[in-house]
Amino acid sequence: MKYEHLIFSMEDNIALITFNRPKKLNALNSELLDEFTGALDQIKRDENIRVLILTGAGDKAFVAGADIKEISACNTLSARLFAEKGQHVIGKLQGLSIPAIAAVNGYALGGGCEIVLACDFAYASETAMLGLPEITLGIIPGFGGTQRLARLIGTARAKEMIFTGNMISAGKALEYGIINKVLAPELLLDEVKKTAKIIESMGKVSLRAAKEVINIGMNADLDTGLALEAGAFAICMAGEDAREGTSAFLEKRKPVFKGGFRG
Ligand code: DAK
Repeated sequence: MKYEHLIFSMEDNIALITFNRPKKLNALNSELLDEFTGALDQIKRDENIRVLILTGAGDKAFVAGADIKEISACNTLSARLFAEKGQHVIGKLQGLSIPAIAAVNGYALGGGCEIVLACDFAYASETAMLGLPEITLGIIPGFGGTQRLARLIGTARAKEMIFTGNMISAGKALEYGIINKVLAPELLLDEVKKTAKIIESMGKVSLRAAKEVINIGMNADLDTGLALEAGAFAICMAGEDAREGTSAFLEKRKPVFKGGFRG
């Protein structure tokens, strides 16, 4: 697939998607959402890709939200199509079996903030501002923001952000637990890549198992989550990576994970 509104690149087994409409602060229009869907499908099909990083082009924005010009021109039908497209792509992002990390290099607003929330975790630059300003446009977050933000930071903080539409700084987002680290802008992507490289070196089976168990378990009761964990642990033990990891420890060497199953 050819991409116009995003840049898709690969480094080792790490995929990097850069939202690329810097003049519009990388706002999400329909074409960009289509391309994002295509890129996520491409990632899903490629077993060699171990980690996904998302970032924005330019130095001002990660993604400043859905394209307000496009939203304002929507009739009932096109609004529905736009909403379906957005929900579909966010569902695909959240459903990826590999880890997805957001490198939040500036404004992450509305749909942009919701992309961050659908990633597994995020680092941000000191200049980043995050928020769900939809209320100021007479709408509400529609890509899962009301649900994911409230689950992540608690209802009172989420309601304050969503009811006022106010943006918060990277420092505040760190305090709230929306992002894991704040970095100088020039260090952000390298630091995310460093973390991605560590993750990339881990066992494919155990990584997928850990992500799946955490994601499903967070929407289930503790007993169900623990049962899932036990089952996934057993599946990991049936894989070659478990033998390699434990042997490497005992032999005092670095493990080399290949991700196969024992015959
Ligand atoms: N859409 C379209 N264009 C945008 C944009 C956006 N979200 N954000 C910025 N731009 C454009 C500006 O119009 C401007 O274009 P030109 O005038 O140069 O042609 C250019 O990017 C540079 O922006 P500014 O000149 O405004 O730059 P400043 O530094 O002065 O301000 C800002 C930066 C981020 C504070 C400001 O641009 C801003 O407030 N932007 C809008 C942020 C926002 O409200 N975002 C939320 C969008 S609503 C749904 C699902 C999801 C959604 C809705 C429904 N369903 C499932 C139903 C999602 C909704 C949203 O995300």
